[in-house]
Amino acid sequence: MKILVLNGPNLNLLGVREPGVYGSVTLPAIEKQLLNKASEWGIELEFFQSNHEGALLDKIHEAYGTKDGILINPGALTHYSYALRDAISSVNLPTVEVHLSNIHKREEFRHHSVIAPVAIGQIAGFGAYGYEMGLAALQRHLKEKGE
Ligand code: CA2
Repeated sequence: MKILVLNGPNLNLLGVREPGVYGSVTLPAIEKQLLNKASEWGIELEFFQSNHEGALLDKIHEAYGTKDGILINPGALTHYSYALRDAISSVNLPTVEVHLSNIHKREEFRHHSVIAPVAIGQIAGFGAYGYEMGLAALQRHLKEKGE
């Protein structure tokens, strides 16, 4: 089972700036933790973070035919990127949307996700653990589908 783990704009700053909102854990630390779980579960991961919408779209396109699913924290693109939504929809790979914070109890503009309708589900508010939850959910979904 091969999963693409994507992180969108500004997530490279995790643990480096404003630890008050997103905590002190860095993105490499989250990825390392997830890699440990994935090897325990026999899952192969590829990580990619970008601050550029187009780079994320290219990575999603590449996943077509090479990956079994996508785990994505789209950052602020969550709230307005129809291009990202269309890319996910076009590759037709099961996708789980993850957010560190509970976007539903934050500013109004964060309550809406344009990605949610093309994802199998959304996890928000559990910090770095959300990535592990998302990977577990994706694995179960793929196994149930017999992939
Ligand atoms: O809660 C999440 O995971 C978010 O996807 C994080 C995004 C935000 O725009 C979404 O509404 C919710 C922002 C990531 C920015 O991360 C920073 C980390 C350190 C310093 C500044 C920003």
